[in-house]
Amino acid sequence: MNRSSRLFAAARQIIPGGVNSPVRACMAVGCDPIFIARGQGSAVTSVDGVRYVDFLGSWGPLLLGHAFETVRDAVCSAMERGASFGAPCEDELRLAELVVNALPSVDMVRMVNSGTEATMSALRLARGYTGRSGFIKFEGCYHGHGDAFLASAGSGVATLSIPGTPGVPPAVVANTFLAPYNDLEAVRRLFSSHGPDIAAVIVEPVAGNMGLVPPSPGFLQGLRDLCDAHGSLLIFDEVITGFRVSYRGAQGRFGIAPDLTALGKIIGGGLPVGAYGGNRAIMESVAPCGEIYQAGTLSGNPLAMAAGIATLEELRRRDYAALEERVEAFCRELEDLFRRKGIAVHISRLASMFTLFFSSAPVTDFTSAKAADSGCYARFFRHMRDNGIFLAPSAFETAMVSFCHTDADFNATLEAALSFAG
Ligand code: KE4
Repeated sequence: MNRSSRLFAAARQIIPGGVNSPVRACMAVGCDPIFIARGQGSAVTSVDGVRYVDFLGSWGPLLLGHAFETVRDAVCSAMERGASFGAPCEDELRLAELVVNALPSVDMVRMVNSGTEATMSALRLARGYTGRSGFIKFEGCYHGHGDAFLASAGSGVATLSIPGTPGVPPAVVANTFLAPYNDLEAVRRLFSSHGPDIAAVIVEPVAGNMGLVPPSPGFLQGLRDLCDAHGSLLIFDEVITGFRVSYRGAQGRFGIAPDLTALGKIIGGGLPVGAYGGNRAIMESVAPCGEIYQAGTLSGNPLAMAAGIATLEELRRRDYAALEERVEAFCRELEDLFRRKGIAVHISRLASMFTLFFSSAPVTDFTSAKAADSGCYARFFRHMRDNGIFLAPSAFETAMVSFCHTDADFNATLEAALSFAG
């Protein structure tokens, strides 16, 4: 038994499933998780000294790669000044300025500690601001583990096929209305039947939790128009897409201005951060200037702020288009490789993200994502990991490429995929 297996056996005794987040347990891909000792650039090394090209990237935060020098140095020097004060510090203002200056629709922003907190708070704000209770989410989209969102969610809920929402009273999800992703007609029907009570529509502007599913042309604009017509707020959950699909997020890439935006992952550079923001009139309803309450002991934590500032200041200088071209070329080669072997795959990709679906049909929503061969994906995951390539341990997640990934990383991945394809 190697060290990783010994650690996993011990962890399972005192941590549920041996992990601090379900999808990390690798149950959906039929193997045990590997314990990681360190990350550097585009690679991670296990506690047994095995190196992997890392396409998980901590589920999205590490667009600059692991242990990026300026991020590491910023956190270390912040630590020398103290980890937390419970009082305002200058770096909270500096990170807020970077976010507000980057995202077209955000006049004001509040820091929290996770993407879950960000979406929960944005929904509470939308409900408090509109005085309405209902909201629309999309099947297969995941907005964190807030009670109201755990209806037909993606990511770990889809991965583990958790039926319904155990532990959440039916009344809590009674106001959660569901529509298939990319289905504007279904949204129109929900507005026709519940319009006066719909506070918000929350959407991943590029879905990343049923695998990667981009918005169909007109989908996001259609949501914007429907929200305007019914006095509801449009919430973009940009926890993944924020600073990932462009430095201005999905809202900047697609030119659609949501009323509220939820953020996480990249803005913390690998440390626990989330944020929600939007136009001034709405955000000034948040306590203490408004009445809608939200709080957090470690919100705006100096270490996390330092990591986020260093990350965004570096990303501001990076060439997103060049990275996107490299990822597109890699995905084309990967797709061609399987097609030459007669294996049906559909690689959904956008910016520096991709998902390989074992499916002959395009994937446009949760139903078509679930129709892909997740058993084959599990076999693919295990084969790739045995060959030094670490993908997302679920068919309902998205691979994340960093600015550190090299051509050698891509070539090693193609070689491992070729040996899988036979
Ligand atoms: P966190 O609470 O995990 O920081 O963020 C929740 C969240 C909100 N919105 C979107 C679009 C998200 O993707 C997430 C979290 N992402 C998953 C993976 N896709 C986190 C992985 C995990 O649960 O361990």
